[in-house]
Amino acid sequence: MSEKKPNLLGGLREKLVRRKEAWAKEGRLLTGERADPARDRLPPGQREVSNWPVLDLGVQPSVAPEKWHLRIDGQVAEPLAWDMDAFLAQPQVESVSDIHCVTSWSRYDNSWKGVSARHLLSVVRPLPQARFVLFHSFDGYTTNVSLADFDDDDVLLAHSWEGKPLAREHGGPVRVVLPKRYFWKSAKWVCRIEFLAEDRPGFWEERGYHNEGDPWEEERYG
Ligand SMILES: Nc1nc2c(c(=O)[nH]1)N[C@H]1C(S)=C(S)[C@@H](COP(=O)(O)O)O[C@H]1N2
Ligand SMILES: [Mo]
Repeated sequence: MSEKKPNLLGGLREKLVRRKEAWAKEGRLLTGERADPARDRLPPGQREVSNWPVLDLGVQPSVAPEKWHLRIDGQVAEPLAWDMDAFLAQPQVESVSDIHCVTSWSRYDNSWKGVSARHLLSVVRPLPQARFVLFHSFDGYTTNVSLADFDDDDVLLAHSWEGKPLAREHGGPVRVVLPKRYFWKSAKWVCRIEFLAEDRPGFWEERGYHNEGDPWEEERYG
C-alpha cells in the first residue's frame, strides 16, 4: 500500500505552486472587506460559479475503493484503521453546503454523503491535549485545521456528491468537506487524520496561505 509521493520537481506542479505562492505574496483578490454568514451568502471577493472547477497539485492519485484506507491517530484514545467496508459501516449523514475556493469561485448547494466529523470524534476520542488536526492525502498533500474547526456539525468525510460516488478528480473515493473554511482545507483523497497537541502547517499553509482560512474574514493569506 504505497502512498504515491508527489514529485516536487515535476514541471506542472512546480509552476502551479509558484503561481499560487506569488498570489499570496501579492495579496491577490483581497478586498479588505468582511461578510456575515448569517446575512450574506457570498464571502468578500468571491463570485458564484455553476460548474465545479478542479484544483490540485496536478497529481490525481487513482485509489480504487478496495484499496482505500484511513488511519486516525496521534492524540486520540482509540486510534483506528478502516478500509472502505468499515468506513461504510459507520452511520451515514447527508448534508448540503457551499464551497468557497481561495481562487475566488464559490459553488452553492453541494450535497454530500459520508461520515460526520462528530461521529469520527466519538469513535477515536481525542485526548485533552489534542487541539489541532492534520489531514494527509494519497497525493502527499497535507492541510491543518483546529480541532474546534473540525468539530462542527457540517464537517464530514464524503464519498458521494449529488447522489453519486465522488469523482476521482474531486478527491474520490473519500475527501474531507469543511464548509466554513476555504476549500484548500478540504483534503481530497484523504488517507490519514492526525490529532496534534501543537499546530503543524500543511502544504499551502507553509507557502503563504492563512493558517485558519475563514472566507468570511477573508483570511486568504497569512
Ligand atoms: N489531496 C489534495 N487535496 C486538496 C488539494 C490537493 O492538491 N490535494 N487541493 C486543495 C485545493 S487548493 C482546493 S481549492 C480544493 C479543490 O477541490 P476540487 O478540485 O474538488 O474543486 O481541494 C483541496 N484539497
Ligand atoms: Mo484552492
